[in-house]
Amino acid sequence: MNIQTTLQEKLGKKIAQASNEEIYDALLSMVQEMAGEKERTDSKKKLYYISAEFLIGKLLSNNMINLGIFNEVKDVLAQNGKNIAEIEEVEPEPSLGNGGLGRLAACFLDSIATLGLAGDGVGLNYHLGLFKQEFKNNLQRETPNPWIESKSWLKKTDVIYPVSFKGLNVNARMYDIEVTGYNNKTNKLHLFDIDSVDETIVEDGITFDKEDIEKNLTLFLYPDDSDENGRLLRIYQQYFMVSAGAQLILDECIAKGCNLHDLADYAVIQINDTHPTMVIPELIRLLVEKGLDMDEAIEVVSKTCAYTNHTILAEALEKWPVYYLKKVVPQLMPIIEVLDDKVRRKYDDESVSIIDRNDTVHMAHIDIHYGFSVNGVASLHTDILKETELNTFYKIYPEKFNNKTNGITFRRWLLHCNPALTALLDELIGEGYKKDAAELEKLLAFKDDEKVLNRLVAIKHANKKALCKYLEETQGVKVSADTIFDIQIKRLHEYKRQQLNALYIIDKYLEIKAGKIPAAPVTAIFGAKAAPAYVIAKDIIHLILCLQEIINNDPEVSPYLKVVMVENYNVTKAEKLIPACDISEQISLASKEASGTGNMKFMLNGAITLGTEDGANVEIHELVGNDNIFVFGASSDDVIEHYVKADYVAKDFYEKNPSIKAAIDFITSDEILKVGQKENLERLQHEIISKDWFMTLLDFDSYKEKKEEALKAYTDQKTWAKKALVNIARAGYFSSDRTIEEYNNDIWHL
Ligand code: DL6
Repeated sequence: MNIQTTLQEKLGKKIAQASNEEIYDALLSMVQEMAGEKERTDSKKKLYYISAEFLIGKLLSNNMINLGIFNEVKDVLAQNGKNIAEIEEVEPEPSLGNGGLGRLAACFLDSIATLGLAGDGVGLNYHLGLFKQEFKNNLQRETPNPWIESKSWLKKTDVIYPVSFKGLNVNARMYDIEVTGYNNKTNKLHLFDIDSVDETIVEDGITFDKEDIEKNLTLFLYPDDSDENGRLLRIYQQYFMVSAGAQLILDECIAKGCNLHDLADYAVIQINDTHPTMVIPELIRLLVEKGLDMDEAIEVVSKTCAYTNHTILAEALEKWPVYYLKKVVPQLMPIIEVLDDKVRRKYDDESVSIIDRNDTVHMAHIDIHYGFSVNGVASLHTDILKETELNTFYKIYPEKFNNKTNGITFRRWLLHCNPALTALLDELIGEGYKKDAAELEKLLAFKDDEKVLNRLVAIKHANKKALCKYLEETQGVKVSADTIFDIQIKRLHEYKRQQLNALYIIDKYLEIKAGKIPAAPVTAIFGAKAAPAYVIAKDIIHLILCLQEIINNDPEVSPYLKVVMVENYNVTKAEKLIPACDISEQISLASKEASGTGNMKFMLNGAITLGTEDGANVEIHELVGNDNIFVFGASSDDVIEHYVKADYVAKDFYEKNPSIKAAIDFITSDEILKVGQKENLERLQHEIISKDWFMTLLDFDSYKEKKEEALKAYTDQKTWAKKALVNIARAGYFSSDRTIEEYNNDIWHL
């Protein structure tokens, strides 16, 4: 196919005379056609990856890379005076996810297709996404994040399934997004939607009538669940997704010759966290409706479903009151009662029951009892599940538990986001690493090659300059590429401890004010959305924004320290931030971060991790060795012991450590109150002193010490570049192609 001719035909004019918007539309249509013509994966058994989130990011360039036409399109555009980067800007980012779990699902779809495995995603088509984050008066404000345009990657299908709630029957319509594998076949992401959804019911930020299900069902991902109607809406959404998904799965399997007794030979369902758990009772219900007896239906479904756990935070393991389920999906309750009864008859242990004494249904317990596999997402996380959090279940079903350390797709997180580094790798080690990521190790041969190290430094510097330009253009913030870029980008949560980083910044600010000038200037960059109802998380954002205003405008301090909070952090922004990072902040309280995947993206792009021994940081540490990572903080064993003994008292640290006291006192100082809200800052300060559930103060000293060590190490650019090289070379293990191969070998058997 001649790209130039095809594009011109679609445009009806010369490329040079077309607008970026017209070119984007033409490329979208061309790529969609090409993807549609590609061979579909095909095998008797198919994977269905069901997930409330698919944080897929923009698709144009990624699809062009996977179809092998990116460079050609880029060249054709350049020959006509057009810049591919400007055309990428036209594409809206689909707002279908929140954080790690959703981005992981997107990386997995890419790798499943790349490996030529038959596996489709099943989710929901949220019209207004999670929310768009805006900053006003140093506070987060939420507004809708619409992303569906008249021309988009979504293909409306005629596939419609009825879904029944108590007193309400609706139809689920399927929309498809083509998932292109890298130089391979294609799969699909199926997103269900309701035709009657009405975006106009949203007013004043993201407020809407939570009871008008026909109009609100697919408006937002994770609607505010701080009241009962919000929680009920989440159940409506979850059931809508799994009921339509289950009907699709059965239809496809029957079409391939499945007699339902042998469903597990045709389908495997990966349940991504507990949001899709109701697929288990729903499938059982449908199979019974189709003639299987209950016991057999339960057995068939148990052989078909596998569960991935993404968190040990108790509050994130969903539990629904029986009364809620009866209000929304009463048809599932008799089945859930049977499932609970079977468990109770077998195990004399209340803690593993499905319906507890308070009439609450534990969704994860359904997954564990009635799925054939339970996996954690990093080695430490799986160990903690086995030994602590899910220990009683592990004792019952040791054979079900397995680890699948997360991974990331290198197509997006290297080839697309860091073309200069990709070109250098191609030149030095050939292109084999693009299909077999383990080949990145070949780079180690250049560890002492000064020219290569200099080129790495130059690439990083150019990426930093590009980020500076972007930040100035989009947020009006001026920062210098000649400072250390220290970056923490992830959901805002107390366990991830953005507040620890903020306290360090205050400490540094006070030191500079007192005349202690740092060895190298630092730019501390954050990006994070806080859940709309998570008050303390929003207070932490407020603190960071206040620090940004005070520090960046202080002529005494700003030459040495600057703070940037990137607004509306999303995949597109991550693609610009990650290649520009020097220090990757992975500072969660040990034992709390299941894995992290940002840590892997940074490593692949040559940033050095400053982190606790948590999640996949532990595996990064093992891969790069002590010299190429900065590790600090209490170990997960220590932390777990503190929780067991309940002996951590934040106030003691506040009272006994003058640096900690000064930093915390600063949160409500006159200086900060000039730009901040007293109520928010006092609440945050009180929370840290009196509670600090995630032990920020416990790790403050060791964090400060390690960070200083890292900043000092940066000043020796050659040694630093060597560290970066080792990180890149050892990152191959974190390719999601490796992760998916393991899922397939151990769980799916496609
Ligand atoms: O497994 C993907 C990702 C992990 O890397 C993160 O460590 C983990 O926090 C995240 N979990 C979630 C959902 N739950 N919570 N909280 O996004 O999953």
